[in-house]
Formats: sequence, structure tokens, C-alpha cells
Amino acid sequence: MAAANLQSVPQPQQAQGEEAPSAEDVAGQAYFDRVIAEDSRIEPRDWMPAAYRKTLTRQVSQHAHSEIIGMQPEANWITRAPSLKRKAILMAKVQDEAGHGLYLYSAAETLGTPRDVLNQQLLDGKAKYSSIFNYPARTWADMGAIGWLVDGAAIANQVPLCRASYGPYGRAMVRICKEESFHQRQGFEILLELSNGTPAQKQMAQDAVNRFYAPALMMFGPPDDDSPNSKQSMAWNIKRFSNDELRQRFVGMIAEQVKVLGLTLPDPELHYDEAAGRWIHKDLDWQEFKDVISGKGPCNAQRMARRREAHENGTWVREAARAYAQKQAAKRAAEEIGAA
Ligand code: FAQ
Repeated sequence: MAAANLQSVPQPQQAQGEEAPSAEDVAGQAYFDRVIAEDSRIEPRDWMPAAYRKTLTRQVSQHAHSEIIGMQPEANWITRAPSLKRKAILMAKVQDEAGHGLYLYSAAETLGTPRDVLNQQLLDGKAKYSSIFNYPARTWADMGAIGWLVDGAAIANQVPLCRASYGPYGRAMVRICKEESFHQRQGFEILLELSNGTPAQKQMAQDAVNRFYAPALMMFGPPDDDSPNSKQSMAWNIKRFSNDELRQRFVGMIAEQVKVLGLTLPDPELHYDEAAGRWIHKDLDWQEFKDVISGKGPCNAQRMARRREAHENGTWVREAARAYAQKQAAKRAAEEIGAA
């Protein structure tokens, strides 16, 4: 960390009864403020405010949990995909999501909380994951709607996160976004093929879009007025756009793409208001959103039961990996003693 000139740094406000900040904290805060003002990056060994570390740990770990829980609705369809080629593509996509979870847990760990602890928070029902994965995937067309709408919303949200001020998170997002872009295209292609198929196939595609449209718009989070974290996260250059700004971009994008699909969005009010310079879409049911993120969505219980079961079933793998690591460490220690 670059040394800061302490005399030129305004002293942080000290509340009554609180200890005065140390010289290291004062210098650290000054360095942090300068990095953020220069739109540069904070790295794991740099000083950072406790609240910055906390909000990033929250967001990055919630994001990691979403990738892992998000494997379930699609994994359920691998055996039922309509051809070998479709199975292979879907399996690759689900594996990619597992990889995203792993990059994100690694990024979160650099903030100081071990992965086991983060994972336990999920298993205990104390950590959130994206609302969207609490909706069921009922038909094959839902694989198309998830790819097109859910991965599409994920890209709209995550491309700006490639510039997040925390280095490990921003770098993880670069690779994730490349893979998400393949995911979105595979979803679009599934819907396009169904839309050009029999009337029943086209209807199945339309039904899937109808069911996933509003939940996909809710992925961007509550409206700006009701988003407690946005302002500070934007001031810290973690988020680059507000929830509503990103929702706007996304709805504008899909309003055009749906025409190529030959389908419609279930939103008769959807139009671009030239005077206001924004898209007008239907009101979203924010009570439903609150219910879903507080555990009362259609599939919350099922998703968490499946995750806990998978964790239990993986016990022997973790034990074997630990035993192997201990054996390797003992071998290395013996070699070092022998070499001394
Ligand atoms: N679901 O103050 P804000 C994917 C929570 S990955 C659940 O606006 P913030 C890939 C929020 O955490 C999808 N909870 O919060 C894939 C906060 O909780 P708190 C995941 C939500 O953080 C595709 C509270 O509400 N993507 O899809 C949701 O500034 C297919 C107040 O909200 C990410 O995580 C929600 N939708 O903004 C995988 C992206 N929205 O404080 C498999 C990174 C809000 O009580 C298959 N995250 N909450 O703990 C972000 O960009 C932000 O965290 C937001 C929320 C935009 C999600």
C-alpha cells in the first residue's frame, strides 16, 4: 500500500466513547479514498473499510450461492433434453455454472471469510441467493426461457461488474460474462427452434416466456427507492448502475429480441416513452419478490433440501480431499527434514 501523507488527511469523525482511529487506519482510509476516486482497484492485501469488506462479502457470496443453486432447475432437465446434442449442451452449461460458483467463492474468500463458513450460511438458510431460482422449470421450453431471459438478465447485470472496484470480483466477472453470453445464445436458439416448430411447440415457448418474464425483471433487485445497498455500493464503484437503470437496459434489449423469436412479452403496457427517455413496463409484484427472497417462493424448500442433500452426499469427497492434503503435507515435511 502506498504511504499516505497523514497531515493532509482529514481525520475520521470520532463518536463519543469510540477509540481514536490508529494512524494505520487513517492512512489506509486515505489510500482507499484515492483509489476509489481514481476509479482504480482495491486488492485483497490493501486496507479497506470494514463496511466495504462486509458488503462485498455479502454480494459476492450471494452471487456464488446463486450460481450453485441455479444449477438445479436446469440439471433437472438433462435427462429429459430432447436429443443427445441438447443433453451435451445443457450439461456443459450446468457445469459452467458450477465453475462460476467456484470462481466467486474464491473471490469472496480473499475478503477473509472461509468458504466453509459462507457455505454453512447458505445451508442454515441465513444467506440469500437469487430469487429467480425459486421458480419451477416445467417444460423443455423453460430451458430456452432460462437461457434467454435469466442468463440475459445476468449478463446485463454482470457486464458492469467486470469494472467493480474490488480486483478479484471484477476479474472473475470477465470470464463469467463470456460464458454467460454463450448460455444466452443457446437459450435463444432453443426458443427460436420451438417457435418455428409445431403450433404446440410454439405455444410451449410462449408459455415459458410468459412465466419467466416478470421473475427475470425482478432479478435486478428492488426499485431504487427501496434498495438500501445501492447508493453506497455505487459510491464505492462496486455497482456501476442502479437496479432500475439495469432493468431498463434489459427490458429494451428483450423488447427487440422477442420480435426475432416471433413471440411476445406478457406486458401490453411495454413501450419506449420518447419524452421520458425510458421504457415503461408493467408494475412488478414486489410483495411476491419479498416472499420469494424470504423463503416463501414456489421452490425455496425444494432447492434448499436438494442443496443440503448434495452437501451430505459430498461428505466423503471432502474427507478424502482433506486426508490426501494431510498426507501430502506430511510427505513434504518428511522430505524437508531429510534434505536438511
Ligand atoms: N434475489 O439493496 P439491494 C445468474 C436482496 S446469477 C435475491 O438492491 P444490492 C447466473 C439483496 O441481496 C444471479 N435477493 O441489494 C445463472 C439485499 O439483501 P440483504 C445472481 C435479492 O446487493 C443463470 C436486499 O435484497 N446475480 O443468474 C435480489 O445492492 C442461469 C436489498 O437489495 C448476482 O448476484 C434478488 N433478485 O443489489 C446461474 C449479481 N435482489 O442486504 C444459473 C451480483 C436484491 O438483505 C443459471 N449481485 N436482493 O442481504 C448484484 O448485482 C446485486 O447484489 C443485486 C442486488 C442487483 C442482485
